[in-house]
Parts: sequence; structure tokens; C-alpha cells
Amino acid sequence: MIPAQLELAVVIPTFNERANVPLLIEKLDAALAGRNWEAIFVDDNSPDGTADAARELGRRDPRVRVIQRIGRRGLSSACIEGMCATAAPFVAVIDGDLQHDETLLPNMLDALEGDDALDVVIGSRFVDGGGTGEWDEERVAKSALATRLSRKVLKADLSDPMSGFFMIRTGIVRDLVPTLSAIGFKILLDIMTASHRPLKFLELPYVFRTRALGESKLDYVVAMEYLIALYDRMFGKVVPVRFVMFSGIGALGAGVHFLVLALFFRGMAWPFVGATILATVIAMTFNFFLNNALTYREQRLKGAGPLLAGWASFCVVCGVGAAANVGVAAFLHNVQHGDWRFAALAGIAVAAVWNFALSSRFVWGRY
Ligand SMILES: Nc1nc2c(ncn2[C@@H]2O[C@H](COP(=O)(O)OP(=O)(O)O)[C@@H](O)[C@H]2O)c(=O)[nH]1
Ligand SMILES: [Mg+2]
Repeated sequence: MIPAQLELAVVIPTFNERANVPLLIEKLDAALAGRNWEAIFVDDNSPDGTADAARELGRRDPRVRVIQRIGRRGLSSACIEGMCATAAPFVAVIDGDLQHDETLLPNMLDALEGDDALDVVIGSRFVDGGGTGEWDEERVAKSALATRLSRKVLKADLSDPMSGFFMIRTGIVRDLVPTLSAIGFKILLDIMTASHRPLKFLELPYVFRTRALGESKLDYVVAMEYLIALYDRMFGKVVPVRFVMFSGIGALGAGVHFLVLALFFRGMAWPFVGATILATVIAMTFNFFLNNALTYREQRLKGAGPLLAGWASFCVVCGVGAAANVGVAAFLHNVQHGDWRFAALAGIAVAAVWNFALSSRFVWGRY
């Protein structure tokens, strides 16, 4: 007998969801009875052993698969990798914390199988019959704000573009992957805005459940990443978002440099050279840690050894950048007799590009 064909992959991004893993598989098993499905956990090497818990299930149930990513973080990129790792023609993304209503999955699948023109089915909390469960007012307000912002980049009139619960034809995702920004939390928004042709969607209501086990990873950095992702959609092709962050942090670093210099040179009467060296080291250290925490959050260096090595190579890169800055500025000022402000800006621009290009490759570059 030819075994029935694989219909559906359920991609489950996880970070520290160990306790939820077996519960979710139980629920999927019940909801998708009679369908041919597989579950793919994409775990970012959770310290609580989520991947082990999933593998434990996978040994007994080959429908359960695990992708364990090392040294990477990020919900969107995890979803993308999971969606690219299946042979199933349909793929769903569902949170690993049981907040999404898995009983919607068969309806989503039926809708896609029954209508060739339909591209994606989205679980929505904001159509009739849906709801946000026990969200407090603040979270509702934040979500509404994020939704309004998203309309600026979204061509489709989605009621819940921030939904992390949807099912799509796998081929569509595969085609779009090269153009996805893969930043932050909002993979659906990323897919919908990446597509040149408007995707035909259907929204089905569900009520967002309260998280029973584990903790939410939504924090201020996630909110920041959301804004970054929107920026990336609108202007990212002109100036890459990481470069903007890197340069912004560089500008803050210059402020730190001046503060330290003023404190030691003016305030404590240090010699100018000594105060400048100290200011440079402190500013570079400040920039290193801020870039590590924000710009390169998804590849951030952890532990004393990697941090020290990263800091040292960052200082080397920036040292060369500083020399290039001085060289270019001096050349433009002396040789070309240009405006000193233009010369200074050109030097800074050259150093910024140099520092960014080399540090993203040699300090944080692991891919
Ligand atoms: N692989 C991966 N999964 C993540 C990451 N951050 C969150 N998740 C998972 O994404 C889902 C939604 O995250 P959650 O923190 O519950 O967001 P909230 O429901 O909006 O508060 C959960 O299954 C998380 O475990 C991440 O950086 N990597
Ligand atoms: Mg959640």
C-alpha cells in the first residue's frame, strides 16, 4: 500500500518551552486526527532542554522533528527555517506555549485544500468570534498601536497582521525566503509585505489563550525589533537596518568619548593624550557591549572568553577605522583644501562603513 501523502507541517518555534512540548503534541494529535502531518520544533538551543524534550517524543513518534539552532536567536528566522525544512505542501506556524487554538488547524487545511486560489489562512483575534483572552488594557493598546503602524507597510487589509498563527502554501514561503527580512517577531507581516502579488488570505477567528506554563519572551527588545522590521521593509534596501543601528550606537559612543575626555582632561587635569586614550577605550567598550546587545542580538557573544575575544577584535577593527578616519579627513583637508567639516564627515563615514563591515564579519560573524 502506498502510504498517504504528507499534507501538513506544523512549525513550532520554541525558546524555553520544555513543559509545553508534550502537551502541544498531544493537542495536535487530537486536533489533526486522520490527517497526515508532521511537527517541526525549531528551538534556539533553549537552556531548559526544550529540544531534548522534543527529541524524546520524536524517538517514539517520527512525526515529531527537531531543528536545534546553536548561537542563533529570533522568532522570525526560526519560523523560516522550519518552513523550509519540510516536504509537506502546506505549513502552519503555531506558538509552542499553547496560546494558539490548534483546533483551528483542520479548518485552515480544508480551506487551503478546497480553494486553489487561496494562499494563506490566518488565525485572527480581531474578527467576529476571536478574542485576546485575558490581555490587560496595556497589552491591548500596544497591540493596537503595532497593528496601526503595520498598516503603513501592509498592502492587505488584515485584521490581525501580528498574528503568529497561520497556514500557508509551502511553495509561496520558499519563493519569498530570499526577500524576507527575518528580523524580530512578526513573520506573517514579513511574508505578506514581501510578496509582490497580494496574497489571497482568509481569516478565521480564535481566542488567544492565557499562557499556563513558561514565560513570554515579548519584551522591550522585541518591541524595538518590530520597529526595526518596519524600517527594514520601508527603507532597508537603501540603508541596511544594522548599519543604521551600528551608526546610531557609534554616535552615542562619540558622546561617551567627549564626556570621559571632558571629565579627565578638563575636570581632573589629565594630560590630553592620556585622557583621549582612556576616552577611546571606554567609548569602544561601550559601543562593543551595546552592539552586542542590540545590533547583533541574534548572534550575541556570551561568556567571558568569547566576550573578551570579541571586545579585543572590535578594538582592533575600530582602531584601524580610527586611523582611516584621520587619514581620509587629513587628506581631504590638507591636500584638497576642502571644508574642514566636510573632511571630518567624510572621515567619519569611511570609518563607520569600515567598522561596520569588518566587525559584522570578524567580531560577530559566524555565518
Ligand atoms: N526559536 C525561537 N522561538 C522563540 C523565540 N522567542 C520566542 N519564541 C517562541 O515563540 C512563541 C511565542 O513567544 P511568546 O514569548 O509566547 O510571545 P507572546 O505570546 O507574544 O508573549 C513561543 O513558542 C516562544 O517559545 C526565539 O528567539 N527563538
Ligand atoms: Mg505566547
